[in-house]
Formats: sequence, structure tokens, C-alpha cells
Amino acid sequence: MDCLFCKIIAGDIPSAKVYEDDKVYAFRDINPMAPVHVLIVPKCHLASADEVSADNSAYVARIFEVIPEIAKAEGLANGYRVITNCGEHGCQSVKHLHFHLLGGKQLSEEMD
Ligand code: DGP
Repeated sequence: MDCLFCKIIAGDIPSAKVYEDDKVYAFRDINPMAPVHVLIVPKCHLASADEVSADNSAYVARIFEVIPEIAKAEGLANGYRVITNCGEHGCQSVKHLHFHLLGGKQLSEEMD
């Protein structure tokens, strides 16, 4: 499959790994929008949040279980933001489900 994040998970494309287990891979965004900008992805290929179902939601659950661990390790005691962009109107550029973990500064109140 010609998927950038599948290649990163497989190690075919290098990345700055932050966390890994059997279901989840997390790495630093190549174009950080905040002092901490980590991408957290399922190891199974799901194109976006629109493909989450009862068959694969264990991957998403694991992602949200590890977010507090990653946030703590990254020193985000003052809070952070988790975002997933979905589809064209959501401005999703990489078609493998991913959650942006942003923090390390006071983030904007803007959501769009
Ligand atoms: P989105 O617009 O929500 O689909 O976010 C995709 C993010 O992926 C964007 O913030 C930049 C990041 N990105 C794109 N290509 C690479 C890459 O090759 N390596 C890393 N680490 N991040 C990438």
C-alpha cells in the first residue's frame, strides 16, 4: 500500500519515534506547529476517523490510553490539544488516521 504513515510505521521512512507498542506508533511531526507536536497513529491502516468502527476501535482506544503517558513524558503538565483532521473539509493531507498532540505553549482558542 502506498501510504506514507504505513511506511513510517514499517521503518521504511525514518521518523523521530516518541512511543511504540503493538497497536500504536507515535513520532514527531516534520512541520511542528507547537513546541511539542507529536503524531499518534494506529498500526493498522485506517484512512481517517471516518473508518473507525467496532472492528478496529481498539486501536483508537489504545491511542487515547497512551496520550496521557506521552503528554507526561513530553512535559505537558499545563495541558495540550488533540486533533484529528478528516477528509477534504477537515484539511486532512495524509490519508492514514492520525492524532496531532500539540502543546508546550498557550494554544489559540481558534478551532477553525
Ligand atoms: P494532516 O494535515 O492532519 O493530514 O497532518 C499531516 C501531518 O503529517 C502534517 O502536520 C505534517 C506531517 N507529515 C507529513 N509528512 C511527514 C513525514 O514524512 N514525516 C513526519 N514526521 N511528519 C510528516
